[in-house]
Amino acid sequence: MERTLFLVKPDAMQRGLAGEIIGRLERRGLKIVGMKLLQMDRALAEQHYAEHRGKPFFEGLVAFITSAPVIAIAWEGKNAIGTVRATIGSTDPAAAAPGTIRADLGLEKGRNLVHASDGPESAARELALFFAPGELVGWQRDVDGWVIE
Ligand code: IDP
Ligand code: MG
Repeated sequence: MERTLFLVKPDAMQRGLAGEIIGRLERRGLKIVGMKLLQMDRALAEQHYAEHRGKPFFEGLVAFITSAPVIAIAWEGKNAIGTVRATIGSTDPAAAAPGTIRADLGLEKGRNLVHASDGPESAARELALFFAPGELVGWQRDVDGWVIE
C-alpha cells in the first residue's frame, strides 16, 4: 500500500469540479485517509513547489495556488502514487490522454486542476507538509490488503 498527496487546485475549486475529480479517484478504488480544505499561504506554496523555484512560471504558480481554497487529500491504495498520476494525466492538459482528469476537464498548463506527488520521496515530503501523522486515518484491511467492508 502507498500513500500520495493530492490537491484540488484553485481553478477546479472555482469551477465547481471538486466532486467530479474526487469521485473519479474514489471509483478507482483509492481510499481517502486524510482530507482538508485550506487556503495555502506563500510559505507553504514555496515549500510545496520548492523544486520549481527559479523557473519562469514559479511566481505565477505560487500566486495561483494561493489565490483560493484548495482541498488536500491523502489517498491510499495499491500503487497509489502511480495510479493517481496516471488518472490525472500529463502536466499539459492539451497533451494529456483523453479519459484523464486534466484532458477531460482542462486545456491550459497553468490551470491544470490538480496536483499529485510524482514519486515516493515527494509523496512522503508533501504528505508531511499538509498532514500531521495523527491526522491520517487507517482502513481495516484483510491479509490480501483489501479493505474490510
Ligand atoms: P505536475 O503538476 O504534472 O507534477 P510539474 O512539472 O511538477 O507538473 O509542475 C508543477 C505545476 O507547475 C504544474 O502542475 C503547472 O500547474 C505548473 N507549470 C508547470 N509548467 C508550467 C509552464 O510551463 N507554464 C505554466 N505553468 C506551469
Ligand atoms: Mg510535479
